[in-house]
Amino acid sequence: PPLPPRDVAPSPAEWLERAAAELRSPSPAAAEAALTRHTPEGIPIKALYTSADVSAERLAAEALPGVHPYTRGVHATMYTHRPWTVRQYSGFATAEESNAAYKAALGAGGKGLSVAFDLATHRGYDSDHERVSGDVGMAGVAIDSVEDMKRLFEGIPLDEVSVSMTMNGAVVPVLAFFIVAAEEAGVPASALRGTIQNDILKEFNVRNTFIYPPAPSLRLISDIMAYCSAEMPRFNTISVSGYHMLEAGAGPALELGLTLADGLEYLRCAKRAGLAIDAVAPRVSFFFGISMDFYGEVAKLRAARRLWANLVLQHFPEATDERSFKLRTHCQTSGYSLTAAEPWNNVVRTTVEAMAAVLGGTQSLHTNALDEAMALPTPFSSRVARNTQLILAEETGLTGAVDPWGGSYLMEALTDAVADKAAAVVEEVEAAGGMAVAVVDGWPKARIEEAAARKQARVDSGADVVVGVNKYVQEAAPSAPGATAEGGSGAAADDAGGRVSLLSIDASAICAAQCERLAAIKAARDDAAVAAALAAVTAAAAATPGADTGVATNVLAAAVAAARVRATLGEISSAIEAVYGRHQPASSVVRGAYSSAYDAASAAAGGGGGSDAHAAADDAEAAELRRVTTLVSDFAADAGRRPRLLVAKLGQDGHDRGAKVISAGFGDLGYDVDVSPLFATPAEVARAALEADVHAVGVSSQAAAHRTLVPELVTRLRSQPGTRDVAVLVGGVIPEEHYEELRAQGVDLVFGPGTRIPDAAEKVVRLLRERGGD
Ligand code: 2CP
Repeated sequence: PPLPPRDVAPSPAEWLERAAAELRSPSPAAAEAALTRHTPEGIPIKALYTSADVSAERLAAEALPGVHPYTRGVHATMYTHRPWTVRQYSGFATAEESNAAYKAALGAGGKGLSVAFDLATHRGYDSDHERVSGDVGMAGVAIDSVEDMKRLFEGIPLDEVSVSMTMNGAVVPVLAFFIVAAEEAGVPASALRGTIQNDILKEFNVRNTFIYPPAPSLRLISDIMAYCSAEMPRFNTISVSGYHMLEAGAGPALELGLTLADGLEYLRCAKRAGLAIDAVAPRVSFFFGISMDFYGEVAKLRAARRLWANLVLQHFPEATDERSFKLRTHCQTSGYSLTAAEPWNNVVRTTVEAMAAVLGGTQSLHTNALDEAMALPTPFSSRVARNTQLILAEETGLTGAVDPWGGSYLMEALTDAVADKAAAVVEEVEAAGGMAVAVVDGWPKARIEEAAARKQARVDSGADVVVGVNKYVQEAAPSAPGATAEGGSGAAADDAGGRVSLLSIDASAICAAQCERLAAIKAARDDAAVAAALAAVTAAAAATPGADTGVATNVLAAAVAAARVRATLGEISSAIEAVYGRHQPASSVVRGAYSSAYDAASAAAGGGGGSDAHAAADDAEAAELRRVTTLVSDFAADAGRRPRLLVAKLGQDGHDRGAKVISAGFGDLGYDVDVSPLFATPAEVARAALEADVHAVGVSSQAAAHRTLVPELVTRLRSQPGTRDVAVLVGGVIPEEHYEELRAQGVDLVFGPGTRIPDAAEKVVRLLRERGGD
């Protein structure tokens, strides 16, 4: 039928009038306000976008993929020619186990490898070092020497399969071992394909697996860029990573802005060392996290490409190679968005996030496993995660068109909004002297921590919904779908409890085996050759850096020579540390962000014309907060001082979002909070508890070392006069099946993932009152 005749095209104002009528709003303006939500970063998301929201000029200028500024994709054909790389990050305890898992993954649809190292390796310690007893083989594979690296890739063609290695602190020995392992398998460095993360700047803002201070760490990066651009032209020398910032609490625009600012700093660092931008920039790659903010994440990847192309153009006018301007990226779905409650729901969350990454045009993708909020993935959960990508790539038709969101009014407007916000962050960092200066000042870190505290408050207050955690909470566990294990230690669904079986790792057995190997390597090598090679590493670290790739001045070249004679990871790291020292960060606590965000979230929910049920829930939350603060102040009145809590991280686990959020939240609820330095041993934490005269020690554990290090801490506290009665609390990534074991070992309270801060704060103060704290 013909369209009804109209004299003029409908206008957005007309729509708003209709919307106001549908909402029974007093005015179009009121309807517009009610229909516009704001992301936590303040980006407005309207209910309707039209052509009035987009710039026709920009749309025309950026109409094509494969053309500067690559907003619509770095290749003209994108996935229609070649889908993204299915690249699952994994590493299991020993090199042999990891090797078997890699081969299985490649046989089951994986297209590239991505190695997870254990924390001892990250921090430059051999497995027999006294500080790493709880960390060896726990969060990834333990690599002490080139022999371990050879076992890791045994039978895998390194000239065909691209290998990504997440390594930042001990980047020099790990890359040296990789080069020598390939060389001894007959693959020259020039044929190696892959990526090394090598992004040290973000380690100072989040994640914390640095070894040396910022300035010498950057020098190592320029040495790696010099070596790789000369010897390994197919290898990506850096993966500038926003992922960890998103995971630590940053919103997408802050993540993007800080990451691009890191990228600029690396290019400047290469230029200072005398390298040509076109020799380096084509092998700079990126890595972003993908959260549940679906539209925002697609927009972020589009904005990332536009911004990077234009930033390179602006800051490095000498660049002429097209590849220097292309932002190629890996993406990983968000671990933070996963819940321990009803883990099946995580498959859905991961699928939605993976779709955002794909629709945003990622080059490579990791999809998280459903059990990752509780433990490392099992063969079963890894298979589900990998299949999620394969289904998207091969069953859905998603790969059939380039940038399908291009031209959408919403997506184009949002791309502009995210780009503007992120560009403002880049400008702020640049105005402050660049990221090398900003990390020393510490303001990016503080901003991320504040965002994390605010996010926690929004979840605790119910303003941000997490199904199964703060809404639609399961009363009793339903029966689980019948899942079967793929391997011996695979996850099987427990039909009765609706739980998944988790991977269990025997830390002491792995550590003992790894130490035995290390001793055998040391016994068989030429000690004089090792000593000379290590002295050369130290000399190179002390030499003036430059574009030269000789062993006298290039630390990586010297480390390759040391790896050949079987110097270990710990030895090479120490040889560099002899010149640069080891970096120990200051600890700090954010004040006020949690309580103000909690109040704001409650007020917004209560004042937004919500239902009676909403208002009642809101009152209950406000009452709960009052109850906790009253309990805390009553305790203070009785004891003569506020309840004092030492928040501690043990071992080499630097993931401190949980510790920071707990510190901020408990502090805002009236506790007196101390934070122990990162990377502490149980003995050091026990000493700090004594010195600070605390009522409780709260250990935040994210990297699976709680079963080794927490019992040791309890023993030390109980045997030390002055700390015998100190309450011990443990929180973080703790599987429920470990709770009883921890309690039996003397832990007073265990808080799993999804714990609300007011709940935890109330339980702790009640426990301290029962104990009659003084
Ligand atoms: C691809 N190619 C194409 C097309 N698509 N050529 C023509 N037309 C197309 N449509 C070509 C590319 O140019 C490239 O060629 C080759 O195919 C491979 O594609 P790619 O896009 O380069 O894919 P890739 O080899 O998988 O590399 C992707 C990245 C790389 C992003 C550039 O840096 C990477 O794989 N990063 C992964 C990082 C990672 O795994 N991180 C793990 C973080 P050439 O080879 O000739 O160039 S673990 C996280 C944890 C949480 C942690 O950090 O703690």
